Amino acid sequence: MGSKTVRRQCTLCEAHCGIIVTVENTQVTRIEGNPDDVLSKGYICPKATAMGGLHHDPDRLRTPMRRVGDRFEPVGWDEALREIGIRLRRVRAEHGPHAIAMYLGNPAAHSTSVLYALLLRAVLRTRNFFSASSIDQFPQEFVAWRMFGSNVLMPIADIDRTDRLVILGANPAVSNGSVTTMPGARDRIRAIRARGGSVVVIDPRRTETARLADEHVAIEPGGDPYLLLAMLHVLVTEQLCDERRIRATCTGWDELRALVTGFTPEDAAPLTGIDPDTIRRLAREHAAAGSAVLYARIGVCQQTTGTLTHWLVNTLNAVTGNLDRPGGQMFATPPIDIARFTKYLPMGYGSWTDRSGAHKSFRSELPVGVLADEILTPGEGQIRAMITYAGNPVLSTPQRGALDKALDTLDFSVALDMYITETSRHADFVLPPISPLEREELDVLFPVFSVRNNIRYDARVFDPPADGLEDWQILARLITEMLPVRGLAGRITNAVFAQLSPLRLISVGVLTGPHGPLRRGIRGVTAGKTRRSPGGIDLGPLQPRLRTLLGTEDRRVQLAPTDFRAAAVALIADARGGVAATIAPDGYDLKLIGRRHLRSNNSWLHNIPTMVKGRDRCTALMHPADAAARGLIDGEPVTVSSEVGAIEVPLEISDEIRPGTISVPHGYGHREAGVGWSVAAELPGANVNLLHDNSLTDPFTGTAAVNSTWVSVSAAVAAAGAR
Ligand SMILES: Nc1nc2c(c(=O)[nH]1)N[C@H]1C(S)=C(S)[C@@H](COP(=O)(O)OP(=O)(O)OC[C@H]3O[C@@H](n4cnc5c(=O)[nH]c(N)nc54)[C@H](O)[C@@H]3O)O[C@H]1N2
Ligand SMILES: Nc1nc2c(c(=O)[nH]1)N[C@H]1C(S)=C(S)[C@@H](COP(=O)(O)OP(=O)(O)OC[C@H]3O[C@@H](n4cnc5c(=O)[nH]c(N)nc54)[C@H](O)[C@@H]3O)O[C@H]1N2
Ligand code: SF4
Ligand SMILES: [Mo]
Repeated sequence: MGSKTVRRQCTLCEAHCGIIVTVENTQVTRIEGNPDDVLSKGYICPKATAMGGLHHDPDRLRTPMRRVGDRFEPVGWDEALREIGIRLRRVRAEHGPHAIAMYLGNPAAHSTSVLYALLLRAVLRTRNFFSASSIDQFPQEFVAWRMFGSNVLMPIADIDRTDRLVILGANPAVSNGSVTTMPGARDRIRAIRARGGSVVVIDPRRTETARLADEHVAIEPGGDPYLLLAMLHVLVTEQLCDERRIRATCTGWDELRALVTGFTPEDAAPLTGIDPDTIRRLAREHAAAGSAVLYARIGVCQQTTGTLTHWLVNTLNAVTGNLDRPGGQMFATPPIDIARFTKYLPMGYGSWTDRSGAHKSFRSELPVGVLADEILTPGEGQIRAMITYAGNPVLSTPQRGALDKALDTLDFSVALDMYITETSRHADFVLPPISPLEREELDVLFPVFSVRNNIRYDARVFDPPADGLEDWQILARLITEMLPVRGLAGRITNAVFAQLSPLRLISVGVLTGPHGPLRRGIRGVTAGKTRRSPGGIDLGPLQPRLRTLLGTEDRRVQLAPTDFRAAAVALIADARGGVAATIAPDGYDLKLIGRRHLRSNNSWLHNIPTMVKGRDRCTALMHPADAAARGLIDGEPVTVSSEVGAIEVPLEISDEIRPGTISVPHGYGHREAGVGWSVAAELPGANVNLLHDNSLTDPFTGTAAVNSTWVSVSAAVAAAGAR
């Protein structure tokens, strides 16, 4: 068979690093960074080799599986899809369209198959659509929509050109950047300092990123909005704002000033754990830098103040003149200008609510925190069937473990997944797509959020098996089943879909896009040219262009939307009244936050032996003073309890975490479920989401506020011997 090398990308996270895959006799023998990749320039993280591990994993499903009792057995595609169609149509006929729910997980965004998932959702016409976005970037999308007029206009931190990078609630040295795609983040951050700039990390933990920075500010979890309000106070009262630019481009300047004049660094200090002098200095340095960007990500999304904080982040960048200019917050010119279209799409905000009435729809979906309740609560509109696509919500969403039980009560469910997971094990059918190395893609989503404009093609390393289907092909078949086309009409519909691969659709989009030949003539970029460029095509640095993209009514940046201001006023009043997210309730004295590891990716790389070797990573990280106060010993099991649940994990004592805070990573707890991935099922660790429920959310978007939960920690007495 011989050997070959194929250049493509690793599609495990947003960075989509260029890789060179060496194959010998059908075995992946090596995965290395592609130095010619226009964005990642040869960088890869340790997870890249998991692309090979995944492909060869004996536990990865190669055929559809049908549940028989509590076992699964293989079934043919046609038979599976026919039966799924019958069962789903029955649910819809008996209980209406909302009785079928759909959940989209994170890897869905890493494949252009997602286009077909959105089409399926349109065909289902269900209100019960959920995704990982509501435990992730929803606050950022919401703020983008309100400030700039499109949810896609989430600004990118132009870190390759900035003079000052301030990071709030993100750890790009591990994550490689999210909603600012920056493969090789470590080197990019080091480069800022090498060219004379400065880097500050504001995080309750001295993270891998903080170790690269000039300064680490150990904020109290949840202290961020207070910090930002106080920084804005300094900027406004010391007249450090770029007034000319603000007046030319923004609405709400007077209202913003009125909001922050009364809230001082002295007010913020006890709520943030940061002294007033540091707050003043952070504000002054942001204004003084040639260019500066405050970059915030998931650590502050997963807070009850997620939307407020991201609003204040964008506002602080805007008033210091750092919005839409090199080195500040910018917007890409991607191969398909998605933001140009999305500003015309209705966001469906509040078009409906969950049945409790507590959560509004946003982007035409409901927050995943209510999913279990919507399945379990009887009555009109109850969910009876589920389609999960590339997600593992039983582990990844906070519902007190209720979802695990709820899924068993469904009339019918189907999962598109390549593994039997904590979630898919509840399904009647599990439909596996081919392996990522068997796919061919042209990603047009992450260039919308990349630090440099680019387009890259993903080549197949292996030919897909004859009976293998891609996700989009499975989704297309499901769509046909849900359309009123049976028999010949159904076969014709399937034949039409078969010709409409996402790659074809995207190729047309690229032709007509801002870099395509229709605009750029002969030098324009096409899918074909991209395919022939094994490191992708560099489309230049980010350009100032917000003016052309704004979708707000007055075509200006909204600095101070009324409801955001009202929420800030209430937050300040609460803090003055002694009610703040940073003040512990009775019985709980530690704030729980999350953590990501370089070799782990949410819940699903734990079946690849090279990713889980070494020491136990699902630990509770605690400051030595907190451990001493509780008489706890490093490495010993501890019970972490919240108001809604308790888990047991080993203690890891380190002064890298702020006193009063503990950190436990998510995505573990496979052993509790006894699932179909044999390596993961042996892995120690617990599901941290058992400690959270849907009572703590960002009120604007319903995003799960998993970094707002208070816990207590004690030695695990009874179970200590059992481990
Ligand atoms: N406590 C806490 N919880 C969190 C977070 C946190 O920080 N703290 N982070 C949240 C975040 S940011 C996210 S994005 C979510 C992730 O939450 P989810 O998206 O629900 O879960 P994942 O763990 O990413 O699981 C992805 C599943 O998709 C399958 N899969 C992988 N690739 C493919 C593919 O190409 N096709 C198909 N059909 N299936 C595929 C995998 O086998 C796996 O079962 O977790 C969230 N949960
Ligand atoms: N290796 C690896 N890379 C990944 C992933 C992975 O699981 N593993 N997941 C991918 C996904 S789905 C996503 S969404 C991205 C996320 O990318 P990042 O946003 O970079 O994610 P985290 O590493 O979770 O960083 C969040 C940081 O917020 C801090 N934090 C927690 N609470 C607060 C707070 O109240 N205030 C402040 N200021 N900071 C706080 C935490 O200590 C943590 O350092 O990463 C992606 N990349
Ligand atoms: S950072 Fe790692 S996991 Fe993410 S795309 Fe690059 S190599 Fe893959
Ligand atoms: Mo995520």
